[in-house]
Amino acid sequence: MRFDVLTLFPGIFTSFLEESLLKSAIDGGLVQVSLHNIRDWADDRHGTVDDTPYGGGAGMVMKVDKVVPCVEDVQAAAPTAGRLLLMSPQGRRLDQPLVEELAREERLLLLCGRYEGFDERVVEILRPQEVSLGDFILNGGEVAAMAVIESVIRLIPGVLGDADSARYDSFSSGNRILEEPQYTRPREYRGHEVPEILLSGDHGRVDQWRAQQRVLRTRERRPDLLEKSQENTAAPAEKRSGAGENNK
Ligand code: 6GU
Repeated sequence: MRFDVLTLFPGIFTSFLEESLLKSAIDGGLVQVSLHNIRDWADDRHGTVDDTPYGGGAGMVMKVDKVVPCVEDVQAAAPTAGRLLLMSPQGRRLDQPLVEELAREERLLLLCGRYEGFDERVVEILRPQEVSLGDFILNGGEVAAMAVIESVIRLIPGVLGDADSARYDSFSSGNRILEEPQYTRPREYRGHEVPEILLSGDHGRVDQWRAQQRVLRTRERRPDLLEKSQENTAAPAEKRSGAGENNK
């Protein structure tokens, strides 16, 4: 799968691309990431790609006549134009179903804004899908683009080891539930003990306990997820509280 990142700050991505999982995926030929500096499409010696907004107001706006040719040139540089995402707090919130959809693409272009955003005609002309991380404001789209890359490549076959792939099952689109708590040595630390059942060696009871913990945690911290999974997957007659009750 190929990613093209269009940004004013390609340097933000260099260590991200050189570490751990993403590096192995790139070295193994499963993933390709190309960085493009939008400033390279400026045509004055200052590298101007933004300007003051019509109508006045604070901040700067990314120029349509620089951004559109940049995207078009990058699209034309590979056989498939790819799906264009514009990272913006106005976009659809990134969630696992969207990640799964994006992972089916051959090529993604991630357009990162800075300043106050893009001239609206960038959206009118290029019709990108706008994607947000949530209801808070970042200085730019770069961190959001990294979130897209990292969440998507985990779904590409061969990128994760088998053990990690299996873990993903607990948060895939049909099955959104939080993870159970995990412990490792020592058995006791500052008076805090590992739950006895995990030391019992009884795998059946351990599995039951873990399943129960997942439901309890989800009910406590993210009841919205249980409601959604009931809507999506439960038999119509099943009650909401029924989800974890066979785990006592
Ligand atoms: Cl994609 N961009 C910016 N600038 N802020 C955000 C965001 C994106 N997602 C959440 N906040």
